[in-house]
Amino acid sequence: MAASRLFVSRLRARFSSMANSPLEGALSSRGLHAGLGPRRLSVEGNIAVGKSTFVKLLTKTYPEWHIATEPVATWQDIQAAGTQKACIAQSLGNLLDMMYREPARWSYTFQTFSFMSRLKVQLEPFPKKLLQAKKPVQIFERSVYSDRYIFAKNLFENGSLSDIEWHIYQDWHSFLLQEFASQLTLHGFIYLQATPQVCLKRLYRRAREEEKGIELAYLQQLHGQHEAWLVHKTTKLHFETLLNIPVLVLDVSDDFSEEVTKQEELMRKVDTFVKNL
Ligand code: UDP
Ligand code: D5M
Ligand code: MG
Repeated sequence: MAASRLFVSRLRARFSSMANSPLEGALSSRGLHAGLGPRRLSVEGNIAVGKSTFVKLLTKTYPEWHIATEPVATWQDIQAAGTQKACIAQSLGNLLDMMYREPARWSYTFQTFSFMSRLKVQLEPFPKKLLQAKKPVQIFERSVYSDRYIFAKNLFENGSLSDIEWHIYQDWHSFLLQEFASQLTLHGFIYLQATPQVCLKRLYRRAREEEKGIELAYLQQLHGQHEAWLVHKTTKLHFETLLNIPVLVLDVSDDFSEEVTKQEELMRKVDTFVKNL
């Protein structure tokens, strides 16, 4: 317990720059759904469903919004901090690739790293342009919640995380999310929904090297996790605030990347959803 407190106080020190944000007081004092501060949403969905394409569209439609993309590049090239002698970062490998090649060996390590990178993104101080916006909105591509309720849960259920790893993961995940609860508030989820078959087609189209071994069965498992959490609401959640967050489900089975009419329809739905948060 002493060690975990030390860990949290170090993390807090790391993010002490948040005190410089004029909205920090408003954010930490407001509860979920209170009227002040930016509306913060996470875009969720299966691998290759089109989240990055969708957030690009949001950027184009709402240039005043702040968009935080998923830090995949960081996972593809883990950098060691420079040594005392030379402050040159050293590349330690591609953790995304390692996880897909040897899931039982690297899934837990991947969860620690992906969680930390998402936590850092979600704890960043609000950028200037957001503070100046009339109706500030911040969008994240996935969240600390999908890490647990989609990926880690699924990796445990398919045997890639052991009982002990899953137990330890849940222990620190719950602890850290409770510690940082006020700074991690989300006001809405946008769930991009498509069949696993459509996702597989898009995954092949994107052709990310590390993902070439992904099979339909894995996308089917992840699809089931998304549906259980965001549609059927049968996933057991451990954070009260998460229970009542509104979810906008957008069917993106039809190609929207090049279809202006489809894009306009999606943006109209987002507009109405965000206005009502
Ligand atoms: N894509 C597509 N049609 C769509 C949305 C996406 O063909 O309506 C393609 C996109 O160009 C990319 C791949 O599908 O090659 C995966 O999209 P993205 O990287 O946006 O998916 P993510 O993994 O971020 O959800
Ligand atoms: O997701 C980026 C890639 O990273 C994709 O291969 C899924 C993987 N990913 C993301 N988060 C996790 C966690 N927490 N565990 C395991 N794998 C993960 P994309 O959907 O392409 O944006
Ligand atoms: Mg993406």
